[in-house]
Amino acid sequence: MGEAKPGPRVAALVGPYLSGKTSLLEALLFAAGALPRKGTAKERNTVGDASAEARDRQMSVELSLASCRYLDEDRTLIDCPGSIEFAQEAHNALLVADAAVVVCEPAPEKAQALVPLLRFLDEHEIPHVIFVSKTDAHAPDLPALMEALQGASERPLVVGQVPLRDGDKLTGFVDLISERAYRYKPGGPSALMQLPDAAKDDEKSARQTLLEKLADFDDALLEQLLLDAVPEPRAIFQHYARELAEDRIVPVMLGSAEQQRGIVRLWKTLRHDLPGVAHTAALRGFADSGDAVLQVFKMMYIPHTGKLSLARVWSGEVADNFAIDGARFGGLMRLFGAKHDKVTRARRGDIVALGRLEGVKTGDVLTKSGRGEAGEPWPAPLPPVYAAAIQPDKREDEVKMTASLARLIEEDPSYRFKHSPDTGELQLWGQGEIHLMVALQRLHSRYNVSVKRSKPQVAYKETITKSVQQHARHKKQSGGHGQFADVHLSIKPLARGLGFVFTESVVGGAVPRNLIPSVETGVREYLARGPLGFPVVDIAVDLFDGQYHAVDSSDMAFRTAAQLGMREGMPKCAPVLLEPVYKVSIDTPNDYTGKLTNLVIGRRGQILGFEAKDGWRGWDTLQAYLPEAEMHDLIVELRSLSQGTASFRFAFDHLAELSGRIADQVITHRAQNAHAA
Ligand SMILES: Nc1nc2c(ncn2[C@@H]2O[C@H](COP(=O)(O)OP(=O)(O)O)[C@@H](O)[C@H]2O)c(=O)[nH]1
Ligand SMILES: [Mg+2]
Repeated sequence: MGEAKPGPRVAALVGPYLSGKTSLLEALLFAAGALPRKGTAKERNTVGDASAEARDRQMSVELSLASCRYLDEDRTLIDCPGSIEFAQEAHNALLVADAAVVVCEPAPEKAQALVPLLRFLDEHEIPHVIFVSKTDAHAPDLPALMEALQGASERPLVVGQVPLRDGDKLTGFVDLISERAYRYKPGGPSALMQLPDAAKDDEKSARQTLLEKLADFDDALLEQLLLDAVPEPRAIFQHYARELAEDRIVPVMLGSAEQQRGIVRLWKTLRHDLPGVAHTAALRGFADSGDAVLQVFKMMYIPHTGKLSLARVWSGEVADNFAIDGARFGGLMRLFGAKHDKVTRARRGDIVALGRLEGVKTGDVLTKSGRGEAGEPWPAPLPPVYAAAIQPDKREDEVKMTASLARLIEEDPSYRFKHSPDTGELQLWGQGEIHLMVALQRLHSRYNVSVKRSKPQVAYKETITKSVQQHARHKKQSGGHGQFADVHLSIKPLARGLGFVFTESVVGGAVPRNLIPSVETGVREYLARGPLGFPVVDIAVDLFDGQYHAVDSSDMAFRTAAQLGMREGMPKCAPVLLEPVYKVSIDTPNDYTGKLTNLVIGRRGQILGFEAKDGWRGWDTLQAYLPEAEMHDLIVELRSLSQGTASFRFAFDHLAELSGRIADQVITHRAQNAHAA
């Protein structure tokens, strides 16, 4: 942008799993001279997939940074995992990036999967280009691909290059702004060539389309086009860069990481057409005050090195003796895959790792006077959608497990660790099966904590459907002091959601005032486990009569009598099982709405309706009630029926009576477990 030096810049490589991001990072680094030779996914030696977890799965599971120089500019490229289960990593990286390169494959049917990512980019106004990789293996059908991609993008797409072909192979491309033609050369930069006559017509019409799209945003350009004047390439470049920086257009580029095609062109776009830190800092709400302002976007715990906080410098300069509110940290580092090199300072625009900085979380803004929040609010982490109940193999490891999980959550805030008060379980929540597996694997490999996992229990409750009056007496004569208490309880069902109500209507001091609270305590204690084995809700208990003994009655005796009354009375009240029902909203490309509706119905769901998802072209939101018992692996099924695209949100809605065979199974299972325990 402009003539002034833009300073260090950051680009994030994002896109679906296996689209070729990690390979593209290798290609870009190789072209920049930052790597002597390229690694490959197969050989497990890429810069991007340096972690053990990534190499094991041949899949990126966390973001990975490579700081380098391209020509005379400092750059940090961030390779983001593509799996939807690790989307938090991509989001964090994107929020500090100047631009994103959305990597996708040439097959048009894969375009729908880009929608959530493209919506995120637009929502945060992040300038981006789409890089269609692997064109060495599959020459794209450009019109079909563009139509599919445009279907996924709210912003108008523009093609900046037309491909040159020989039969069904791509041999090069024509750059539409400069009108220069290039021939691909195996494994290296493309060579300038004469524009072939056969390609001239295509080139003319594609160029006109590009100019018309740019003219949508600029009246002067529109006027020129109407007068058939030919704009200067320099002027076109300026329009192009401006619309791109404002996230008003999205260029689509073709290439191949493996064959090094389109890589120099992509570097040029990153260099000339995409904005730098001044633009991005202003967009994120940070003025250039001259004082150091950094924003933390990722935490890492690295063996032997300890905690690193990755931050972008939005303003000023940071030296390694920088102190935050008087507290020094453990040095500055620059990352390149698994390598980290000490540096003495970082400039505005740089990404640096700060050593051993306690008490910071993702999104925090650091200045010399302290840490806190500034700029645009950092979005809340992705809500988790999948859980496992976990328990350390060794009981004494529970504290260690909790502390280690806290670190994993610092690194990836889309995990959640919860204690379920209803079932007493410890639950680890995350974004899917692989996400949880990676956490458990790290617990083991880094912190030496092994855990058993199981399917989380459903928080069933029970209530009653009939009223009863119950008399109970607790009497014991053992040596000196005896125990005596006598209560008459009226037990009644309440409407759903009213919980528990205790009243007393004792007349004539049949039970002394000061002992009545013990009756309530006894009843409440009983409610923890009703006749079916579950916590009891939605009932009213009234103490309406009783007897006491001046010497032998006590709090303890009345508590016991109340429990006895409940234990004897409740089974006569026709108890029923209650199951938690959630309201779920499922977002899906509308191709799958029918299939997912059937899935929900098959899971005892009640469809409330569906509508077009606001601002998401071609997507629906399906609303339904779904029992908790059917939700455990809902996300797994949703993704498998929708090519990984659908997702859901949920909130507890109500408890519903459950009867019949399913209820019988739940009750039997509960009774068996109670015996085993
Ligand atoms: N033919 C071809 N294969 C590629 C290209 N880029 C990546 N691949 C292959 O696609 C697979 C996924 O690549 P990777 O870079 O790990 O994808 P990521 O999940 O997006 O990081 C690997 O098997 C790569 O070898 C390319 O430009 N051409
Ligand atoms: Mg990858």
